[in-house]
Amino acid sequence: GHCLPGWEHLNSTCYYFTMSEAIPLSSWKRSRENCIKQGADLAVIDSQEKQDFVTKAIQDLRYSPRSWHLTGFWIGLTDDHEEGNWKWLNRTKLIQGYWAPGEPNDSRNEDCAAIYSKNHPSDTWDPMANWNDAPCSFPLKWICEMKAVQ
Ligand code: 2F8
Ligand code: CA
Repeated sequence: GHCLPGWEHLNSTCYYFTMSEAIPLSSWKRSRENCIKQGADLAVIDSQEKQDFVTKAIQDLRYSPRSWHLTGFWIGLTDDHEEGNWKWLNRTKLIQGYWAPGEPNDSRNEDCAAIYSKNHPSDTWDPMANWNDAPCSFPLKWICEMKAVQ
C-alpha cells in the first residue's frame, strides 16, 4: 500500500507523527480531531510489532530537548468512560500495555495515554515500557493512523 507524503508505513497502516516545532501541542481531544480532519484517527498500538515501529520512529525523529513528560505523543487509548478500564478507539479492550514503571497511576485524573521517546542520555528509559497516562487536557504531540491506499 501507499501512504501520503510525510506519513510512515507499517504493513497496511500509515502513521503520522507531529514532529515539527511548528505544530502546537494539543489536548487528547484536539489531537484526535486533527487526525480525523486528515481522514485518520489516533494510533492504536495493539501489537509488539506496532510498539516497536512507533517507538523507533519517535526515537529517530525526536528533536528539541524537553522535560520527559513533554515528549509524549497521544495515542488512541483512554479510560475516560471507566477508571482503570483502558480501551482503544476501535473499542477493543487493552490487552497488553507498555506502561512505564509505576504507570498508569491516574496521578492527576489521568485518563488518556501517551507514548514517550527518550530525549536525554541520562533518562532511564525502556523502549518496551514507554507509556504514561496523563490528563486528557495536557498539551502533547500525537500520532495518527489510517489505512494505506491499495
Ligand atoms: O513521575 C511520573 C509522572 O510524571 C508526570 O507528573 C509529574 C506525569 N504528568 C504529566 O505528564 C502531565 C505523570 O502522568 C506521571 O505519572
Ligand atoms: Ca501518569
